[in-house]
Amino acid sequence: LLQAFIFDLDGVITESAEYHYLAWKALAEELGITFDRAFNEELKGVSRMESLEKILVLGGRQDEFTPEQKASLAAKKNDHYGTLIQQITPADILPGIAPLLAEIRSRNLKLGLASVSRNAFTVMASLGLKDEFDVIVDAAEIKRGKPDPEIFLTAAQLLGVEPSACIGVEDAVVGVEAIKGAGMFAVGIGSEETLAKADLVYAHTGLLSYAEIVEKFDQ
Ligand code: B16
Ligand code: MG
Repeated sequence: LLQAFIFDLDGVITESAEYHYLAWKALAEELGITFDRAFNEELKGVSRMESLEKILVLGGRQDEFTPEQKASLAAKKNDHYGTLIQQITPADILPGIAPLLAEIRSRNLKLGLASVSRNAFTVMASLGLKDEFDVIVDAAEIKRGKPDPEIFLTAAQLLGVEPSACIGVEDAVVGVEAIKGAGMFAVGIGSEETLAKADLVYAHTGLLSYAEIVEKFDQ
């Protein structure tokens, strides 16, 4: 029996995934590394330091920096990202999300957030959603990032529900893997090809249908 929905933040509730992309792209260009949106798919849901590492590997520059230099590169990206997210208001909640949250609430189901972003609380507060969720699990509470299921399992545990009674919603390949690894039903936001492991995929949040999701979950 369905008891909870657990959402990813960046790219699902709001378009902050775009801000991560812009901030990484600016840093990469300074380093003479170019990357496109296809490569950016590999950064979604991946922690800050791991994302930096992937970018440096892409440019063949992974051995050129000390850990301290890497930390300051990551801090530079985060400063830029911090400036970009200052623009976020409740108007930036993606289409289809507010009605879906309302449906979930009206059925007395629990709501959790599973984001590896250390900026998750700030973004949720700017969206006016911080108090809508029963639990927010971010990078500070977990040891292993996505695709490890830990973040989704921790959210379920804090909500007091079994993983099999949860539906996870994600836009990242590693995020869908984490949901499936946790033994939950996975709803993907993006391309069916990229998110092939999800149980149900919507091209964008505006297409999300509570009735359809629950029907598929019950099957
Ligand atoms: P920060 P999510 C993830 O958030 C993003 O998808 C990913 O692009 C980002 O690198 C990661 O958070 C860390 O974010 O640098 O703010 O700590 O998708 O799990 O909500
Ligand atoms: Mg995401």
